[in-house]
Formats: sequence, C-alpha cells, structure tokens
Amino acid sequence: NALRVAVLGVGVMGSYHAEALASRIAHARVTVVTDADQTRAERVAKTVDARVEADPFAAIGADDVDAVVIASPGPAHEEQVLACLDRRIPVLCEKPLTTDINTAYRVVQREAELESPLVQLGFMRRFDPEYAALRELVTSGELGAPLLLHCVHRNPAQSTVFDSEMMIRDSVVHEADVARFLLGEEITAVTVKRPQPTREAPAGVSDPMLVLMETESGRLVDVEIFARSRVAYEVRTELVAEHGTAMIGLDQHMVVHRTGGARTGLLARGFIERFAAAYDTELHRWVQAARQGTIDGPGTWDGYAAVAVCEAGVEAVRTGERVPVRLGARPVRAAA
Ligand code: ISE
Repeated sequence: NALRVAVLGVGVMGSYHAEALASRIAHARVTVVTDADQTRAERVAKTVDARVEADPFAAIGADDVDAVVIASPGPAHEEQVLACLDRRIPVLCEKPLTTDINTAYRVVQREAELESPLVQLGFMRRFDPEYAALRELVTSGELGAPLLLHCVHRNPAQSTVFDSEMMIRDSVVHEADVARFLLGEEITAVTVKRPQPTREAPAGVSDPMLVLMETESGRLVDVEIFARSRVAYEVRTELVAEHGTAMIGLDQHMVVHRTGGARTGLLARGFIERFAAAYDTELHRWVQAARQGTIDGPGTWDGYAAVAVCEAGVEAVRTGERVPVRLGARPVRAAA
C-alpha cells in the first residue's frame, strides 16, 4: 500500500515534491499539506488531493501520515524533525538540517538512539546522474587518487535578501555536501575571498565570492559562488586526479537553436530545471526506503557536517580568516 506523506511547507520545493509524489512517484500519495500561508496550502492541497492541517505538529501526529517531507523554512526544521523521530516516522528534510551546529548535533544524537536511521537530507545532487557517475569514477580508481575539485555555482539572479551569509548557507552548502560525497572525507577548514562585487549585488553583499575548503587528507576544493551572474543556472564540478580529470555540468540541459546565421545554446534557468531528474530519483528512493522504515541517501550526519562547514564559511566571510570546521564525534548507533 502507498506511503501516506505529509508535506510541511509548500513553497518552491515543497510544492514541487508534493506534485511529484502525487503524480510521478510510485507507491506514495500526499495526504496532508501544511504551510504558514493557508491560501497557498489550500491551493497545493487541492492539486494533490490532500487535506490541509493548520498545525505541522498535528500533521506529524496524524493517523493518515506514515512519513513526512519537511520543506518549511530552516528555523522550523529542528522541532519538526524531532517530532517525527519521537513518532518514529521517516523524514525527507530539505537543507538545512537545523540552523546551527549545536541543534544539528542534538538531532544526530537523538536519531542515533534509534534502531535505524529515519532522516534523509535533501541533497539532491547525489542523485543526479552526472554526480553519481563522477562518484563512481572516483571510487573505481580509474583516474587515480583525487587531488582537487574546482566548482562553479552560479544563479542568474537572487532576491535582495540573499546576502553573503545566504550564499554560503543556501548555495555553497551543496558544494560542501558534493565534496564530502565525492571525496569520502570531512572538510576541515574554510577560507573565503571577496573580490570586487558585481553592481547587481545589494550594498554590503559580496557577490561573487571564492570559497576554499580543505579536507582531512589535505585535498583542496575551490568554489566560485555567484548568485547574480545574469547568465543562467550553471553548476560545474571538475575533478583533478593523479591520472586524469573529469568534468560534469559543462553543457547541462542545453537546447541548441540555429537561427539567423547563429547557433545559440539555451542553458537551464534554475535548479528545478537542472536537477529535475535528481529530485525524482531522490524521492523515489526515499519512498521505497521509507516503506521499509529506513532511508536511502544522505542522513543526519551529512546534514550536520554541512551545517558545520557553513558555520565556518560564514565566519570566514566575516573575518577574512581561515576558519577550522568544528565537528563533534560521530555517534555509534545503539545496537538494534
Ligand atoms: C537554492 O536554495 C538551492 O538549493 C539551489 O540549488 C541553489 O543553486 C541556490 O543558490 C539556492 O538558493
């Protein structure tokens, strides 16, 4: 029987997931929708044939809910995830896990007390065919030992509230996870350089920035984060290894037009367009695992590590210093 899902928060991501669960993902249906904006909740609930619950905690506790997608604003995540853990129901939580390292660590510890992991983090790039292939290339050893990762992350535009801190917490967080995923080790320190900003940037916002992450074994990961490139949604990652290099995202989702004596490639405009397949695979695998009472993807430790890297990154933006990443000990799951 189908997994009955509550979707908490139906902004861009939540409504996209709700629609996917209702129409494209097998063995799942949306039964409850919540949102701080009731009108928006009603609108989405109607399209996915679900009911609206005003209180997210009532949704988490409802009889017709087997699992929860958390796509509410970051500050709401901690309490909502903990409530799901209390009820022992599987969760797909959009990043961030929580908004600071201490609360994120508490969630890690709380979940480690359970028999099996229940919280999957919405780091969708891990399910993107190109990133998955790059990871396979690394683990196969074909290119020899990885040495460096060069990353580009550009959004064509962002709203004026999207400041330097958000560029780290909302955008670079993906590269932090990708680096950990591809290299299989933790990030230990972050340095951020702030060049001359674009005139598109609001006063005081450093856009673009160069972020340098160091890993446990001494590898380096550089990220150009540019939130207002005015070009397109461009996400590229190049691996430099001992016996070769590999790049993904070069011509992503390009439609080539030929007209008026010119050839034009139209690039993806946003993350949903670029990562549509990844989101569906992520949801599909989450649903299959949730039906077995577990997860199949990045978990609370990955969410916590990402929060810790971002915390260091935000401090690095502010101070201009190299900031070490502070990670607590990884808890061992209590015996089943
Ligand atoms: C957004 O929240 C995302 O997750 C996108 O992947 C990222 O490209 C964008 O910069 C963020 O705002």
